[in-house]
Amino acid sequence: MFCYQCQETAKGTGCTVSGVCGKKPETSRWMDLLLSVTRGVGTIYHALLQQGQSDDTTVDDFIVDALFATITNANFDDCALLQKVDKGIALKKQLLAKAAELGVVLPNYHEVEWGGEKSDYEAEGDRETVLRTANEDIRSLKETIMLGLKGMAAYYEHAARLGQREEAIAGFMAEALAGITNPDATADSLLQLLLTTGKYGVDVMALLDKANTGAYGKPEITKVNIGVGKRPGILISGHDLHDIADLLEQTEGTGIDVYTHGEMLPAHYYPELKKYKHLVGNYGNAWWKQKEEFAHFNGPIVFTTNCIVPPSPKANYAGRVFTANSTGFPGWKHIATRPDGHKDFSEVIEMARQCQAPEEIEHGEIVGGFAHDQVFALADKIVEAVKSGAIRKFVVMSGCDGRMKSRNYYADFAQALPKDVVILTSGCAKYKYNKLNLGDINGIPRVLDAGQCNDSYSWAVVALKLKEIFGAADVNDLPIAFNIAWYEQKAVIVLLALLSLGVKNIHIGPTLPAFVSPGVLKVLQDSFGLGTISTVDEDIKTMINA
Ligand code: FSO
Ligand code: SF4
Repeated sequence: MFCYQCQETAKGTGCTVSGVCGKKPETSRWMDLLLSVTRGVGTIYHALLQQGQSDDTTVDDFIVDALFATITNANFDDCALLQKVDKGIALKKQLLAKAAELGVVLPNYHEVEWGGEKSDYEAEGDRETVLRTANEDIRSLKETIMLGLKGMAAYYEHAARLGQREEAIAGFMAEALAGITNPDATADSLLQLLLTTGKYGVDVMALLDKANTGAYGKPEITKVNIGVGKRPGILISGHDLHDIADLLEQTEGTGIDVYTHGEMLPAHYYPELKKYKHLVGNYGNAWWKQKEEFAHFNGPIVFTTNCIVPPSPKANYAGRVFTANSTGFPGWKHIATRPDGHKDFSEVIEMARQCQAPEEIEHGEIVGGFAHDQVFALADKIVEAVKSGAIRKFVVMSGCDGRMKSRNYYADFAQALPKDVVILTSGCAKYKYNKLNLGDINGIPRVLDAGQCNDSYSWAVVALKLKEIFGAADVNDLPIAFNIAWYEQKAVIVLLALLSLGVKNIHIGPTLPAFVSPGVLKVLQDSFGLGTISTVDEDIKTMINA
């Protein structure tokens, strides 16, 4: 196996024996096979779209699901992955037949021509690793685009489930897959494609924002309980608001409470979700703490998206976990999506009835819900605080949390910030500092949480609004620094989106991605001033006090 897609990759270069995340070589092979089939499907589909064929949501959904399932910590279930491969091959055959019927000439790439014989699955998976591209810079560009597409697919899937689709985004995913399948693609063309991926990254986050706010209202400032109640509970994790909405509706009046975990915390900020009294609170912290936290929850746990940590063999919660959508884990029950787009959580609810109430692991409240509209509602106050000098700077610390000790840097950085600096956050990175009681500036909390990782979009919208208010010529002239923590591939699309909006001098950490080659890094440094972190003191000097 060879996988270097996340920040925790072995030795900072690549997992070759087994994944640090728990991914086994066999699973990695089936993911490589699935991605190869997806590149083939994407290439043929793109050729058909170019010839004027209309968008086909079955193909879009396959591409999106396949890409999402290969995101770090999303799916560890080989059977589920192989079923997706079978589905992709059947779809590819249909698309090939259509192309032949219409006389569409297809490129002679390996992924287009491979026959899809089951007896060749193993060999094809082994051939189609990341290392199939010999040139390091070309490989780096292709993989960075691929990882950005995975993040884009995840956000697209949530939006589509809420009825928001955009042909241009789905079409771009096919175009980009065709671009990275081309064995003769040049560095220049791939660099261009990389930047375009960022542009569609902005679009997909805007689409998801529209979908989430359209369905559940605009996020509001909300205090979220981090303690527990006395009734049995269901813990729901991941990013899919449509799923938590289904769960809340189906648990209403049953005597069972619902708690969020990790990236589901922002569900509490939406009026149409927070209206449910039995949405009791947020239990625990970011994804990587789940093993110890789930052990105390007592009730069933539902994963709606990535961020599964394989449980220890003796985990007391192993029989109580359910997966949904693109996620999977061997032995855990998968909840299917019904044809009407909803899920039936009755089995989960039945299990919860037999369980004890959760054990309290924390007590108190945290505050969030500062997405763009809520920030605009406070605009006068914020602008006044900036003009008076009460707020000297903002630092966007959106992104991910993770297991590495080096990530304590982010808690230390937050704590060491001068008191006139406000943190703008989103994603699970916030768990490093959202319980530190960093205080407020004239009533404006010093940690403003916009929501999930995709809500990083909010900070781009806010930056553009501040640019307008302050009459700045460039977004980079604003008193905003970017110190982003990354872990998996949704953070890649967020980063590409920020670059496409012209944001410069972004610091990413705790380490630079292994998939960015020295050659590509140089281009990103020269064009965008992209850099990483050093020590807290040094970074406060350069990012805040400079
Ligand atoms: Fe992932 Fe990062 Fe959104 Fe976290 S991008 S790791 S669970 O911030 O949240 O999906
Ligand atoms: Fe390694 Fe990360 Fe890939 Fe898992 S996702 S195999 S930890 S690089």
